Amino acid sequence: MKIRNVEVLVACPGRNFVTTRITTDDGVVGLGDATLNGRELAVASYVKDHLAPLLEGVEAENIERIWQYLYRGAYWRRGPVTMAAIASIDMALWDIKAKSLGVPLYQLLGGRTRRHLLTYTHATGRDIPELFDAVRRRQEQGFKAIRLQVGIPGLADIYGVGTAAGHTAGFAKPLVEVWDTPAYMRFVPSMFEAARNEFGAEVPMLHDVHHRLSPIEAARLAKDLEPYRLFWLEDVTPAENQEALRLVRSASTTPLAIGEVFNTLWDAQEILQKQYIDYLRMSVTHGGGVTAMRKALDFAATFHIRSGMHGPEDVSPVGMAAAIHLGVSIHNFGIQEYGGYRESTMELFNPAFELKDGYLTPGERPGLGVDYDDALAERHPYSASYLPVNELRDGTVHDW
Ligand code: CS2
Ligand code: MG
Repeated sequence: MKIRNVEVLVACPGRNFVTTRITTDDGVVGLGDATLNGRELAVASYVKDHLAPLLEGVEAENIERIWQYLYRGAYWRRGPVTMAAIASIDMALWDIKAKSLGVPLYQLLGGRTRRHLLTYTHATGRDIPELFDAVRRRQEQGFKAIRLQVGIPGLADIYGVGTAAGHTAGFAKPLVEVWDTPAYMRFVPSMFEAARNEFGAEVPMLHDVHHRLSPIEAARLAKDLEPYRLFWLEDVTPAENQEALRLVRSASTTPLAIGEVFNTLWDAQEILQKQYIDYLRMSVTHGGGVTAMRKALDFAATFHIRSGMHGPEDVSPVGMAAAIHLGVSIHNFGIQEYGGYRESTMELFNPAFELKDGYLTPGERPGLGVDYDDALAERHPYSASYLPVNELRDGTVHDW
């Protein structure tokens, strides 16, 4: 079965998505997610201009070899653009292989290890009452595990709360948000104290710091949050310098989750080997595909680290489906993020996966179980959109 055609499809059903579609000479079609929020066209060009010409006529069955060819053959390795492009080819080839055998992808990954996947979603509020209303709405929708993000008194919009909360399309230039670390660090523990008093000790609660603290600030926050027994504290400090996590680890037993901006196992290797984290956040889309993610998750399992694959709205339903098939088959599954999608997105991709009572299941359709409706995509053209930029009160650019 040879690769006959590699297409790159860019559409904006509420937000931008980039999808790679591979068609073989006997007409089997595979899809892969190549969405990189705010840099979509860079990945689209990488696939269209630099990968597609190399793949036409290549045996579609040889997934591992194609991955190694695209990774090592480029000479310039790693990074979100390269790895999202390779990931999309890899996902599409796994989709094709499973479809050609008439089985859902998880059957090629070792079959089911569990019935369904514990899933968490986002609850946000500009203040605590609004946040608690959002938590209650999520609980009514059946979610067991919930991520809590709250506005900080004295600050306008911040990550996860306010205008850019959904990272929706249409910001022709990055929004500037103003950040104040001391105000944040004073307020968040009080929010979780109120949340535990309101919702009890059992609810798995998560929080995303979103890279905004220094290592010592992160150590302080992790320590201050210990009494509230979070399911995890995410991206406490930028993880380019992974040794920084030693400081956080030695200060607290609050479980840590990091990795959504990592693109290869090598990015995560130190943080995993030293057991500085408890959940690996890499996604199939930004982590090099099913082939690469399986290896990364197996490596993580050696150090008792579980999966917490990234799954916001800007991982498309194709990338989400791949995460669900992987999640249902690996032993060291932890939790799956599900930011949720707009109706227009679900219409376009028509995924087979199901969310029921706070758990995800992959569905039984052959392959990834996702479609792509070209006619609908036509109606939602790409719309340039950028993630916000954070500034301190004095104008210093800060991590967002
Ligand atoms: C966030 C993401 O879901 C999360 O954990 O970190 O929403 C992140 O802000 C976006 O993926 C950025 O595009
Ligand atoms: Mg995050």
